[in-house]
Amino acid sequence: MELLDGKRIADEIKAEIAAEVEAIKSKGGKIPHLVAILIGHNGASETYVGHKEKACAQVGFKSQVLRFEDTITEAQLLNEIKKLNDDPDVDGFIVQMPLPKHIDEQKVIEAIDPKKDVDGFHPVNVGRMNIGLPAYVSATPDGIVELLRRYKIPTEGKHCVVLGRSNIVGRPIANLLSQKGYPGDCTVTICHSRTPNIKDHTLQADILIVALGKAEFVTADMVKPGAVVIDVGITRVDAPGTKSGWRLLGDVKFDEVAPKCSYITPVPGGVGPLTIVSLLKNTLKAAKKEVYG
Ligand code: L34
Repeated sequence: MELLDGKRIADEIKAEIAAEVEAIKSKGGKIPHLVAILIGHNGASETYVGHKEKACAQVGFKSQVLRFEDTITEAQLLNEIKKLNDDPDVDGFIVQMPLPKHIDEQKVIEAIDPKKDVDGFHPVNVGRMNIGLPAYVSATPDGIVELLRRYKIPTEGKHCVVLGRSNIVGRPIANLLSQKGYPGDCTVTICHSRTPNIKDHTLQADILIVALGKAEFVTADMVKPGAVVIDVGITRVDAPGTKSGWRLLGDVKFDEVAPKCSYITPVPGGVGPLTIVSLLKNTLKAAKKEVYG
């Protein structure tokens, strides 16, 4: 069993991006500029946006976090988005999810100019990605693809089973891995909360991608020996006696599943760090106008 060390790969890619930023700087080009909108005080969102801000600094990007209380109205938020769409200095921006209940997430996503939608959540980017056109690919699926690529994990003809059908992970990763080329050419099955006998499917998986948000859902009896297991889950559970008072669990029962795998991602330190790096990659593409010219 080998660990898919997301942290190590993320550091490698950040060094590559930093070198490119240096080259842009020395030619007097435009330094990539990312803005994140963070609403309210959700602990996980604070952590993730904090990681994004730090990663921007590490690679030499300009970045900014715009914070609002969760009393912000939908109209006010849409107005902030309009300002960012119109600001020529901002190459890309994101609105960290989840949003307060009184705000319509889909409306917010569709208000973002697809050219600045470095999360790749806008239907224009989702649609372009789906048919293999240049697009901003959402960060978590892109991170998974990058991890498979950097570890040179064979994908052609493999059966990939995806647990979860979310717009930001399950659906796009299923699409990407079924596309032509490497990493791709998989036969893909999507399972979800209404799939009977999930284990019948997971036992067929050469590559098992779990993005359900259900802590320790996948147990050893559900995994084929030698499988590649990618754990996207990240749930905070109470852990009395630790400094923070909580710890992180993936969607896979790591201790019992890991010995059966050829490769497995840890949580934390697996997919999470690559999610951050994929956002940096998209922001660099935005600054270079690589996707939309
Ligand atoms: N708009 N909302 C928008 N874009 C995104 O791409 C996200 N996502 C998801 C939640 N909402 C979003 C993220 O940023 C999940 N996500 C994310 C980002 C970073 C990490 C995990 C999820 C991450 O850094 N994970 C670390 C540990 C984090 C911790 O200590 O809590 C890891 O090693 O897995």
